[in-house]
Amino acid sequence: MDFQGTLFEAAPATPDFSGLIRTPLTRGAWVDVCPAWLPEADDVFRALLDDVPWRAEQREMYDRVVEVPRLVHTYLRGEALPHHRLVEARESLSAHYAPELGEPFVTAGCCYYRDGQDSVAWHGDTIGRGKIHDTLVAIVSVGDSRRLCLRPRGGGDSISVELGHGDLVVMGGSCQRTWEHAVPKVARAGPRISVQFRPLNVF
Ligand SMILES: O=C(O)CCC(=O)C(=O)O
Repeated sequence: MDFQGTLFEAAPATPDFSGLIRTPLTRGAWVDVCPAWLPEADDVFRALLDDVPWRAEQREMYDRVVEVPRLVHTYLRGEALPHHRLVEARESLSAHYAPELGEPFVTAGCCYYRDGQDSVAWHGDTIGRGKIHDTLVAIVSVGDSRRLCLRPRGGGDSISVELGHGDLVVMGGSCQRTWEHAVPKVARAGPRISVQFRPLNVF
């Protein structure tokens, strides 16, 4: 495992939204980015790595069953998260976005990208309510930097956000329906874990 933690953590003592920048996208979608948002990101990364019951997923591709190139686990509503800073993160996000979201974030999907060959293909989180309603998905990223790419469904210019250790990105408005996102493979990368907070019945 070649991830090196930060020697001096730049993040504040509690999650702080003052550095947040919102970028409006087309068709009522938007994306918020807040660098170095998560306190104790090194500790959170290690807890996630060690304590999450990671599992590999498989999917059918043409006539074969292939491994999905990342490990996953989802904490459902009411299940204990592996670090108190993640509980604090979920609560801060619920409070900050309450005026727009109108409900709390309750689930935490975790994805572990072991190296640059792990990735996720273009998709929107459209299982459940995200298919027809506006919603928010908040992602906290720890470990090595990876690019989260976004492109409009049906074609158009893509944008990308470089997600570093402790950074927050929130996709909102119609983003899950009208845009797609992906984490592409890269030639070299160390381990990265993303935690996606979602409201109930958004997958
Ligand atoms: O790893 C990420 O930041 C994105 C994860 C994602 O898009 C998903 O699991 O739906």
